[in-house]
Amino acid sequence: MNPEVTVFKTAIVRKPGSNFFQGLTTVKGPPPDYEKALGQHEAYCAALERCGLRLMRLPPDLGYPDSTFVEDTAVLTPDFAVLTRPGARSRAGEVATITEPLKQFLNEIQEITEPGTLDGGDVCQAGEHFFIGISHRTNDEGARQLSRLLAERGYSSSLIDIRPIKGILHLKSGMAWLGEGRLVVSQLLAAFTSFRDYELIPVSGEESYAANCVRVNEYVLLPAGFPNVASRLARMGYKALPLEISEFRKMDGGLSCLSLRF
Ligand code: CIR
Repeated sequence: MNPEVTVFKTAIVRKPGSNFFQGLTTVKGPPPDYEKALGQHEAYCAALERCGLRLMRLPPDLGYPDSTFVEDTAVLTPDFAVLTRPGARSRAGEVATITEPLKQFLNEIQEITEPGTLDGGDVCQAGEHFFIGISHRTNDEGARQLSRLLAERGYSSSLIDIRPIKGILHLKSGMAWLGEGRLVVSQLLAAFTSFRDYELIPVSGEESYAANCVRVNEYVLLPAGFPNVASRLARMGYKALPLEISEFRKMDGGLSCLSLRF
């Protein structure tokens, strides 16, 4: 495999709780079906295992309906973790519940501190560089704190203000790193100058949700139902693994946010 592509060995996931439907969402329409969500979550876990990852499966946490979206609680590199400070008040307590599991794997654990806020979904690692979204969850201070912590450890970063862009909760709701200098980017984000040195795989407005795909070792996990993106990735030689994720989409979630990979 190309050395520029991060090799993942482990992922932390958390099964959705039965009150999952009480989490935050901007989506109108019927609430998620819990049994269906459990099935989709299980298939997601199986896909990660197929990619070669060992899973740490955390039990549902009914105290936090959004806690299945573990990605928002930490930013991980092979050497250190940064605990986030989620921008949504109802999610603040999720970070404490992920700290012990992370300590089992990583020696150095840093944290975002008040008045900074940062959601992991706003952070996209692209090799030695990190894109950090400033969103309605991640504020300028949180983004700058992360940028400083990364710089002290040899990583560069660029800040991207996505607040004016409608329909994108987090930066990674609209982009993903594929490795090999390539980014999958929703058309909604493609004009940002921070991406100019990368090969962009554009995703149309209608298929924008599929921009939240995840390169995991030999595979690219992507949401099912987006044939143009799937065939484009296949033509480029990627092994695309489409996954049904409809119930998580109803809660504004995507594929990346269901795991912490390292
Ligand atoms: C929230 O609004 O916080 C959750 N319902 C969805 C979080 C999705 N996380 C992500 O995209 N990284």
